[in-house]
Amino acid sequence: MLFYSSYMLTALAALLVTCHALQKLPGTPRLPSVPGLPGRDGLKGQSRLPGLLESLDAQLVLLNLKHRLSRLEGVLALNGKIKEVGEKIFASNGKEVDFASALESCEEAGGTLAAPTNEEENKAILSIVKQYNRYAYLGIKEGETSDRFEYINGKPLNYTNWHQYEPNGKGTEKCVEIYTDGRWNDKKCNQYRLTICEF
Ligand code: MMA
Ligand code: CA
Repeated sequence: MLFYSSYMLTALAALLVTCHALQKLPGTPRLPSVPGLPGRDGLKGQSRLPGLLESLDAQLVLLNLKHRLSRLEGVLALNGKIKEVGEKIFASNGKEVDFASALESCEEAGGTLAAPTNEEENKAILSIVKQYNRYAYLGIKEGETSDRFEYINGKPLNYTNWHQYEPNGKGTEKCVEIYTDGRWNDKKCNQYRLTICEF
């Protein structure tokens, strides 16, 4: 999240201020119009903004969007609404529901159920579990026939954090919950557990 150097931010600010002053457009900055050339939106049947300017314009728009997104992520992280680890964002709606409903909520929101693929991700999920002091279902299930636990996309687990003597359900506990100490337990899928999604 803390991706931009102060130099980049200064350069960005200078560009934004310039564009803003030139165009008096709030929000997404635009390149000033070039005399004798159509604007970025172009005019049907006429020549378009030359490629170099067009690409600079696109880069500026992208930089501005990234900056705005990074600020929003800062706000959400500050308020404890999201945990970011690498490319993943973890978040909870605070609701306790069965496995199928939890997965459904996550997918409806454009994500999936949180499934840790390493210790760092497990810790991020654990911090949400501790925040609500509730066990949560993970995006991990025992295969229909394989009797092996796997990610819900069917891929094999590359990291586990089973509690001592778990998994012990021998096919009767097809879902996985994470305890408030971060360890995992295979568990029936019809319990009410905290929903934690990853995006
Ligand atoms: C419960 C249930 C199991 C778990 C054991 C651990 C009694 O069953 O949560 O999934 O393995 O507790 O003692
Ligand atoms: Ca168990």
